Amino acid sequence: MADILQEMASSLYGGEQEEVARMVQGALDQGMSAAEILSNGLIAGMDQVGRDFKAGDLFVPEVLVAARAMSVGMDVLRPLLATGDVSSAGKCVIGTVKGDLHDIGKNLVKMMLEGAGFETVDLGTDVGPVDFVEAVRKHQPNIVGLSALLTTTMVNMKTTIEALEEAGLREGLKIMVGGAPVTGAFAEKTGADAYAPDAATAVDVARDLQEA
Ligand code: B1M
Repeated sequence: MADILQEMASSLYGGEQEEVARMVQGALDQGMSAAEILSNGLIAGMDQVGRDFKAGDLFVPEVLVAARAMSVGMDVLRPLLATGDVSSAGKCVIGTVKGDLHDIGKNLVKMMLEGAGFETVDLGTDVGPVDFVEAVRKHQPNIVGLSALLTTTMVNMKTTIEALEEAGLREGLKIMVGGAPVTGAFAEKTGADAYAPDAATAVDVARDLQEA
C-alpha cells in the first residue's frame, strides 16, 4: 500500500502531472483515504521539494513544475477534501502589497503552503490595506501573508498591519512577511509576527505560527 504513496511523492518531485493524477486515483481505488494520500503522498513529495529547494539542490523552475503536479493531484482529491475527509492545516490570506506587481515569489509561497495542506486565499498583487482588512473579515484566516519585492513598497507592509490593528482584527491573527528586500529586522519593525526568506521556510514558519 505504501509503495504507491512513495512513487506518488517521487513523481510529484519530478513534476510528472499525469502520473501523479493516475496514482492519486489508483490509491483512492485501492481504498486509501484522501487524508492519507494527501499527507503521505502529495505533501510528503512537496516537503522533499521544499527541503531540496532550501538546500540549493532545486531551483525555482523545478519547484514550480512540482507545484503544478501537486495541484493536478489535488484536483483529483478536491471533491473528497470538500466533504471534510481532511482537515486543513490552516487558512492563509496572501497578497503582494500595494504598489507592487511582482507575484512569482508570492505564487511560489502560496503553492508551497497549499502543498503543505494550507487553504489559501490569493488576493493577487497591488493589494491595499483596505483590501486585506476586507479579506480578513470575509475569510477569517489564521495567517496573513504579505509579499513585497520593492524597497519602495515594503513600507506598505507596516501600513497594512496597522490597518488590521485599527480594524480590530489583529488579535489571534498571525502575520508573515517576505520578499527579496525584506529582512528579519525589517519584519520586526513592521509589527509582523514572522519573516520567511523563501517559500520552503514560509511553510515551516506557517506551521510554527499555527502551533504558537
Ligand atoms: Co522587477 N524589480 N520591477 N519586475 N523584478 C526587481 C525586484 C529588482 C530587484 C530588479 C533590479 O533592479 N535588480 C528591482 C527592485 C529594486 C528595489 O526595489 N531595490 C525591480 C524593479 C525596480 C522593478 C520596476 C520598478 C522596474 C521599472 O518599471 N522601472 C517595476 C515595478 C513594477 C511594480 O511592481 N510596480 C518592475 C517590474 C517587473 C516585471 C513586471 C517586469 C517583473 C515581475 C513579473 C511578475 O512578478 N509577475 C519583474 C521581475 C521578474 C523582477 C526580478 C527580475 C525577478 C523577481 C522574481 O520573480 N524573482 C527582480 C530581480 C531579481 O530578484 N533578480 C526584480 C523570483 C522569485 C521566486 O523570488 O520574488 O524574491 P522572490 O520570492 C522569493 C522570496 O523573496 C520569498 O520566497 C520566494 C521564493 O523563495 N518570498 C516570500 C516572496 N514573497 C514572500 C512572502 C512570504 C514569505 C516569503 O510570506 C508571505
